[in-house]
Amino acid sequence: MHGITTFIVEDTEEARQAIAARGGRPIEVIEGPLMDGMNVVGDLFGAGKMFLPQVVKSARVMKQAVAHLIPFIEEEKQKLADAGGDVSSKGRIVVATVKGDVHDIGKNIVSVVLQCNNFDVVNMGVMVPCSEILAKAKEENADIVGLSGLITPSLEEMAHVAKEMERDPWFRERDIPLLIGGATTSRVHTAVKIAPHYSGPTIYVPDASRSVPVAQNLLSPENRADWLAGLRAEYERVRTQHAAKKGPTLITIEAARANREPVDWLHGGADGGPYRPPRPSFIGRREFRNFDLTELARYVDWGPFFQTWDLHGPYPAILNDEVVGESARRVFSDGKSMLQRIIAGRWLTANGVIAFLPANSVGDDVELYTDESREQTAFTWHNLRQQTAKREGVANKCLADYVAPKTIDGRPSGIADWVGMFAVTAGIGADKKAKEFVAMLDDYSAIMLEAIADRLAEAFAECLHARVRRDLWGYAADEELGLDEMIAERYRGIRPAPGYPACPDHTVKRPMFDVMRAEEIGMELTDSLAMYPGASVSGFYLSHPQAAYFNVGPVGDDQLRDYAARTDRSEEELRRSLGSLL
Ligand code: B12
Repeated sequence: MHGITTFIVEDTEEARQAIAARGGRPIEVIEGPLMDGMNVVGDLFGAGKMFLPQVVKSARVMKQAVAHLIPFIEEEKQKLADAGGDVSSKGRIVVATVKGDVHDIGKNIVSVVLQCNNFDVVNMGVMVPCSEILAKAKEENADIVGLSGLITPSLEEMAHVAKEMERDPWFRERDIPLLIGGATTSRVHTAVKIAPHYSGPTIYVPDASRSVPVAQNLLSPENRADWLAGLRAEYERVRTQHAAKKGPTLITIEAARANREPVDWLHGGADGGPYRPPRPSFIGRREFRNFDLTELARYVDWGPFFQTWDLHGPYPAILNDEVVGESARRVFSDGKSMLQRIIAGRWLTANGVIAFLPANSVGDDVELYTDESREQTAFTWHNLRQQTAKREGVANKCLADYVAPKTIDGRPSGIADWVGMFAVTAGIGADKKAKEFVAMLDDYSAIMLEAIADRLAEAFAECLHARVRRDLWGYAADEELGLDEMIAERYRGIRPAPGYPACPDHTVKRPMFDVMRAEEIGMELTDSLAMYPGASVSGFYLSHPQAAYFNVGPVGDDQLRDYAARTDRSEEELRRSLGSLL
């Protein structure tokens, strides 16, 4: 129960021999002492008295004990099968992160939790094409298929999998349930956009603890029909409510543009003359290879780490929380020691690249130029503008508002501005090391390693941004902020990341990656614009003192038409790919 594996093989063997001595079977070690322990873990977890890190740790004990027993069980199973006995398992679930998506930490956690509850889980990993998922499900004779995804383009891929399951009688006729999970998924999206494509059950699972009752209900001959009837009724209600829901009042895109963020370019300078944007110390790209992990460790924001382990509450207060405090302290200590092992063992490599380019805004777009002549555009960064009706004095923002305009009142503004961009990863080596842990039946450490790699990627983004402000762009040379102040974004300028609410369109990552030549430092984009390795972050740097983060939110058909024309994409495609965000 405490997840201690020091004598696990010896203890398991002792139990097996003791059971064998009284004529028992090897499986009884699992069904007896091990399941007794796991049941306590399951009950405490279900009752909110034990938390995810401990569950995953306990699972490690189970896995290593089971590994020791498997040869004995297989031998016995063979004998039973030879004698015509029933050797079927409790239920088999095939899970995969969909094509184009790279992050699997949530799915790995769910897999471990389901395994703890005696389900067979076939975890296919990341970037798995639909055809492979379906083929595997058939090969394994799966009872349930589960999909995971981190970023919005994966939502479309999930709908595609649902359609393909409908087309294939193997799934349709067996009524194989499809589970949907991952940070970007939701109950509404599942009910409205995925479930209608498949006649079998399609179910949104918000977190690891919910995955167990869902799987149990689906595989219980007694409960399944009633439970599914309830679920279908609930999803029907969600669809009806969604269809009837009136969104916020939108104003026209012209009106929104007229209410842009008021940046006084002509008189915003220190002397009351035109505002002069600061010039970066160099133009073009610069690489940061093999970045010092010890330095990155100083920039780690531990807050989201607890969220990964499903422990909720602000850091550091969470460490003394009445309910989850003890668990939080333990997982924090394990996290810090994993960080030390990563640094000492050089398990991860952190590479980054940044670039500064001359830039000016043209309406809601930002043109980034190849050089200071500003004649040739490297690429145009198309932005969306908030279109919901605002109260008096609140602007309808767009990131382009913070970049000096190319023209003012139809005349060249003459104001030179610059935009920066970055791509960083701390995930080089993470897959290999995580696989080693999994091979050693230590999912806890594999998940911990991924969680720390993600923290280091964010820390890298934070650290480089600080250097950019103080030195490389240098517009805040005397900034002296502590980490807490940085996390609270008390600095000048922002670093919006494509996919986050101020710039929800992921597609700009392609030209960014081309300009930065990100592949040279070992970073790639998948078909769905996820970055590989998974522990990666990319974004822009804007320097204007008024620049702030915001949520674009819903946009009107007029802006969508305009955006389609500007980006040379079809309205239909935009509606599909941005629909869930807007
Ligand atoms: C931490 C984090 C990161 C980390 C690590 C991501 C990760 N863990 O996978 C880092 C810093 C690397 C990161 C990077 C990026 N991120 Co991020 N990130 C987050 C954040 C804050 C938390 C996600 C998380 O780790 N949760 C904890 C884990 C354990 O939960 P989980 O994955 O959701 O899994 C649970 C459930 O979903 C469920 N589940 C999951 N899978 C499955 C499968 C089955 C079968 C079942 C039953 C259940 C199930 O059970 C799991 C356990 O409880 C979210 C915002 C949020 N609050 O959700 C944004 C978020 C996911 N990120 C987002 C974005 C945009 C990005 C970037 C594209 C930004 C950028 N331009 O750099 C990159 C993409 C990275 C890449 N490789 O391509 C967006 C995605 C939505 C979108 N617009 O596309 C989010 C939602 C933020 C937002 N509000 O816009 N990110």
